[in-house]
Amino acid sequence: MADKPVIYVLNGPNLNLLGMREPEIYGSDTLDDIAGRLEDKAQAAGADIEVRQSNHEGHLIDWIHEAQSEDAKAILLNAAGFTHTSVTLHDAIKAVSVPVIEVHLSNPHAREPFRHRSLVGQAAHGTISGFGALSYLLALDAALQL
Ligand code: CA2
Repeated sequence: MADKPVIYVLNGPNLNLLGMREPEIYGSDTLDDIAGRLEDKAQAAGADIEVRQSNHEGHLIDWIHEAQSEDAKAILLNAAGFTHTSVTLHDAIKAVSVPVIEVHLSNPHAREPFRHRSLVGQAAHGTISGFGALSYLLALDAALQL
């Protein structure tokens, strides 16, 4: 039997603190809570997910390359603060053929001007933002339909 399709879910800096600080902006779910819900949804759809978090840009880049070499079907990427600054993440997304869906809990366009520019979004297949933890589940839906 063929292997199940795999979808990577990559999370950037400070998202390990989710649910512990600033719940008014990011909600009260932890990253583990979100991962559990994604796992259930992926399993029901016959897919596998690989959820990772790092505070280091290079790890995120290595995992984007790994997703390509592992023949992942999509990457959900919440690059957190790197979203707005990282040329190297932009380049990594451009360098792989795996579709990347940019995900945000908050709506960066409704926040400070420095969050309005997304270098990740300029390379991504699409973006889902502003729905809290639901953004990840909506992005998984999109990934499953790609
Ligand atoms: O809304 C999002 O998902 C963001 O990617 C979150 C980033 C922010 O820099 C982006 O503009 C939008 C910040 C993640 C910080 O995570 C925290 C979690 C709990 C407490 C404090 C920060």
